[in-house]
Amino acid sequence: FDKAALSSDLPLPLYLQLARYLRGLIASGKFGHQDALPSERELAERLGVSRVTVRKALRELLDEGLLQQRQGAGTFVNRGPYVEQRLSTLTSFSDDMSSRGLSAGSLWLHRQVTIASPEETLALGLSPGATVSRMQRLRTANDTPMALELAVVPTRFVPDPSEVKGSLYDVLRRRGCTPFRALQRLTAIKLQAEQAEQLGVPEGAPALYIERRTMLEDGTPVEFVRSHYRGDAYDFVVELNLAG
Ligand code: 16G
Repeated sequence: FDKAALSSDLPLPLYLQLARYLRGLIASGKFGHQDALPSERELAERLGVSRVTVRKALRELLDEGLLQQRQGAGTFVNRGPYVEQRLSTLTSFSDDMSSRGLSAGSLWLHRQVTIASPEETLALGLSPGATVSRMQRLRTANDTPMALELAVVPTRFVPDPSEVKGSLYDVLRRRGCTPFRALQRLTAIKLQAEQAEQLGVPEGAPALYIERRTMLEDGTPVEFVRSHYRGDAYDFVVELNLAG
C-alpha cells in the first residue's frame, strides 16, 4: 500500500480517493478474485487514514459488488474473470472462454419445447404456432457467473433442448447448421433483483442487455438470444474502418 496515493489536499473526499485506489489495485491484478483484504484496522494504519474513512471506502466497493463480506471471515475481492470481447466476429461463449484459457460452464435455469412467442416468431421468421427449444443458462467462466442467456432455437435445428450438454454452437455445427452471420443489439441497463442475484452482483449493478439474431449461410434464422452480460466483467471491442 502506498500512503502517497491519498492526499487531503485533493478536492475528492479521502474515502472516495481510497475507493478509487483500491479499485485500481483490483483492476491491475494486485488483488485477485477471492483474495482477502487486510482488516479495517490494518488498512487504516498502513494508509494513514481513519477507520471511518476505510469503512466508507469499503462500503462503496461492497455496493458496487467489487468486494464481498463473509461473516466472520473478512472482506474478499469479487472481481471474477475479466474479458475483452470482440464484437466483429461470430463466436460462441464456449469458444470465447477457452481461447482465453478459462473454463466455460453453464448452469441450466430452464429448458423446454414451447410455441414461439410473437416476438420470437418474428425474429426467427417462423410460421405462427411453430415450436422452439427454449434454453436459459447462467454462463460461467472458471465457475464465476458472466452472463444470463436465453437462447431460442427452432425445433427443426434443436428438436430436444436436453441434447445441448455443453456448447449449443457445437450441436448446431455437428448438424451442419453452422451459425454464419448475426445481428446484435446492445443496451445498457441496471440489473433487477433476480438477475443480479443469479449473476452474483448487487441489485441495480450495470449490465449490457444483448439481443442476437443469428443466421445460417443461406440467411435462415437459427437462433434468437437475449442475454444479460455483467458490466464489470466485459469490455466490448470493435474495429472501425473509414466509411466509403
Ligand atoms: C454466445 C452468443 C449466443 C450463443 C452462445 C453459444 C452473444 C451475445 N451470444 O453467448 O448467441 O447462443 O454464444 O454458446 O454473444 P455455446 O456454444 O457455448 O453454447
